[in-house]
Amino acid sequence: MYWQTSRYQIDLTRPKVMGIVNVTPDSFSDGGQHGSTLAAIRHCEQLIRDGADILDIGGESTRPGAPPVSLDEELDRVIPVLREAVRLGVPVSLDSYKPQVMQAALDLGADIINDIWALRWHEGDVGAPSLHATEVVAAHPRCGVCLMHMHRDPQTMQVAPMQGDVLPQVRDFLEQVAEDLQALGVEKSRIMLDPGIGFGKTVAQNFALLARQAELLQTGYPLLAGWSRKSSLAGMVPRTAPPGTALPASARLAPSLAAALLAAERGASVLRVHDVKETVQAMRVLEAIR
Ligand code: 7PJ
Repeated sequence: MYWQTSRYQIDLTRPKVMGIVNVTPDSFSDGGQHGSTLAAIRHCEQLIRDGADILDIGGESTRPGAPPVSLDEELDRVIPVLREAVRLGVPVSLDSYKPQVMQAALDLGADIINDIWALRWHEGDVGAPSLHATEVVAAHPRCGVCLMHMHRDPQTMQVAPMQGDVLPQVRDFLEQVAEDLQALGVEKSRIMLDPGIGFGKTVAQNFALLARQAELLQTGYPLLAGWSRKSSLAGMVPRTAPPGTALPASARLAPSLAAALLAAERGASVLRVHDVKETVQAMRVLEAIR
């Protein structure tokens, strides 16, 4: 199986490592956007040296409760980085839900649209309908797209998590959005699905999505797994630790690697991670037994 993207047909025989690049304001310099652009490009180059197969570039934090970023601010953050990243020789993904940012990214040659909203986000209902994300993707001849399941929205998803058995709900949702996109002319080979670990699910529900990942693979689409540093891994501490002990995000490497390896062993095709070097090493263990 391969993933069709703008410039690359990504071979999914072996799991691919997608390195996360967050373009966020540079707190160390007041020189405006320039400092964070350069830092992000340096980070892209480092991730490629570390063995990243794909770069995923985003300008807005979608952590639970994070404040939204304006369209202009997001464009200022990601476009200069994407322009350089597409010259680095690996497929480049944009992590955004805004159609205008997607269009700008595809115009400068980005390979993949990775959308936590699965192309369903739209600004209010006031005024003329704006650009729709599905149309942006469908109008492109072959960009890749990753459709993620999210319950509610980033501001409210943890207030009222999902109810009942999440597996059929997540699977049916993803199957439906994938079918709707194909009805607009998007080839199946362009589509990747993602259960959206942490997006409006409880810890137990997130682990059910890993334990029963096979049920998601029954859809016939490849899967992306995003476990890196997610809060569901915060409780992976010694049994002797005081109750309530939680690992901060920076201390979640070991459980992130374990989750990535389990996801890959259970059939995930792409692993979206912060720690590329270590994840690549962990994947070598999987290769060694295949
Ligand atoms: C995900 C994502 C994920 C996909 C983020 C974080 C929050 N895109 N973007 N899947 N998470 N496809 O990295 O902790 O799980 S932002």
